[in-house]
Amino acid sequence: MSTVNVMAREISAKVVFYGPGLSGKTTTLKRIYDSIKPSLRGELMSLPTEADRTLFFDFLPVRVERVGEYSVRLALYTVPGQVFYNATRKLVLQGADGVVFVADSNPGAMDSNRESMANLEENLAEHGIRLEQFPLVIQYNKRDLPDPVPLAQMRAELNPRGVPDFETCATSGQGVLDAMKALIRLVIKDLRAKRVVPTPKKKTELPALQRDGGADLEAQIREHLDAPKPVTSDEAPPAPSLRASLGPVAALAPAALIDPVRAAEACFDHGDYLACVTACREAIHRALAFAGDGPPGAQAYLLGVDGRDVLALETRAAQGIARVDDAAFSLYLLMQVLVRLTAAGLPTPTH
Ligand SMILES: Nc1nc2c(ncn2[C@@H]2O[C@H](COP(=O)(O)OP(=O)(O)OP(=O)(O)O)[C@@H](O)[C@H]2O)c(=O)[nH]1
Ligand SMILES: [Mg+2]
Repeated sequence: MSTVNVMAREISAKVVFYGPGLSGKTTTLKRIYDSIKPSLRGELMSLPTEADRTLFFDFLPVRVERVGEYSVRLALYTVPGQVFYNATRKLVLQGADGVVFVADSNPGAMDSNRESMANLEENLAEHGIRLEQFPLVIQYNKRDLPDPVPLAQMRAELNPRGVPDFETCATSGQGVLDAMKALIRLVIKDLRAKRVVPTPKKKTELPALQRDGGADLEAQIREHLDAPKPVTSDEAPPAPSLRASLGPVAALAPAALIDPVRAAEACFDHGDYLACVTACREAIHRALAFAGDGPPGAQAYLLGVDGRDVLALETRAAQGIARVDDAAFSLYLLMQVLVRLTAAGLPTPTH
């Protein structure tokens, strides 16, 4: 869910990379990570299984420094594509402002591409959102394969609505930034249409967004991105390990919360999943308190966090037993709360 902090002139939006298993969603996020200046991105957080399949989600916070008078923060997520992880996909999709659908150009993958697009439509519908009206771009990925499905066929089957689409090769990075930039333009246009982002009255206010979020936005993003480095498969960075890549949750935390958030990360790191759930609960309670007095449900509401998720965390913590996915859910929720807290400009700096 997007939030706009008019005082801080900051827009936060959530983008989800969706698609069938093994289509290249995680690889796409890694290439985006490689292509963005370190000062404008957080750490890439990945929760893969031993076989490098996404277990829960991948997460990358990105800051597009200024769009007019606003700075834009993006929370980029991937979902696990494997069919049996639908509950996780629904959760990660919740509150998304736009989707990059990563389709697989392998001829054997067309059924899964269609099923995944239908699954996206169903999952959005559960949140009352119609896919035809939702900001969407499509990557036809793995175009480097020797015999990819012809582009016209992929378009006919997956893109009847004619949304912006791109031929990509996530392993080399070709086309992935173009797709992401196109989606950001659609998201900002959509937020303006819904009046989430205020329409400027004077030309001097929010100048880049005023011109349809188009060329100016792209120029601004381009300005803040390094030229994508082509990565050959043998120099591709190693997949982030479950253990080494968890520091970024703490990187999202304001100073007052770093210790409890670190504690949650450390518990995950040591495989103590119940302690991780408990530590996340503690950190979330402290984070929600910045939104004012009152019960956690009311505080969550004020921050725009889904109260049902906070309740689900309470239930998991009370069960006295937790698995890896309970801990991953808790870290996910903690990240949501921290992102919203930042977007709301909380806690207010003392000087
Ligand atoms: N040839 C080729 N291989 C690719 C491309 N993109 C990804 N791959 C490979 O496809 C495999 C799966 O990539 P992932 O990025 O892990 O796929 P995913 O969509 O995140 O998969 P799940 O997490 O299981 O949903 C890996 O071996 C990648 O190296 C591409 O553009 N071309
Ligand atoms: Mg993945």
